[in-house]
Amino acid sequence: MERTLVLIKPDGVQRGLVGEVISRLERRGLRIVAAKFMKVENKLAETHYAIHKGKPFYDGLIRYITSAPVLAMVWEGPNAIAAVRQTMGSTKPTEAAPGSVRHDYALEVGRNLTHASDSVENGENEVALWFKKLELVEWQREIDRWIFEK
Ligand code: DAT
Ligand code: MG
Repeated sequence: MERTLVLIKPDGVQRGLVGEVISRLERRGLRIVAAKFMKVENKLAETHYAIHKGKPFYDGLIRYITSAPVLAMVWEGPNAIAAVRQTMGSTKPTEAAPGSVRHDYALEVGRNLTHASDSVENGENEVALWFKKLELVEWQREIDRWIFEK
């Protein structure tokens, strides 16, 4: 089953959008695997965003993600990576599809509320970076067979 790391970034927490984002993922049919509310250390932020090091927005990005607590989560399901990226919307809120989180609640790329892994491989690496194995909960829902084909 595909897994994705989802972060509700500091702006999402501060604006009281934690429940809204979780609701949308639940309604979509995805299954939660792990969650923790945490302040992000600089080292974790730098590892998570290593690919963006050197870009003009990098320093601001690190300051933003470490500025206040985030809710870090793992969600799973068939096509979880694509589904969650779609639910969140494109990186730039003004390019995000109507109905997506970033379209409905954000205006600026530097305050775009959430993070979601962008490939299966990055999903696996990001889940391992943010969570210990023991924190990942394996479980079934009665309704799974009505949402997951296999
Ligand atoms: P995403 O968060 O959609 O995966 P990304 O991985 O390209 O987007 O970039 C990570 C974050 O960096 C993004 O959520 C916001 C910030 N960012 C990206 N491009 C930016 C830009 N051109 N200006 C300012 N911030 C940017
Ligand atoms: Mg990204």
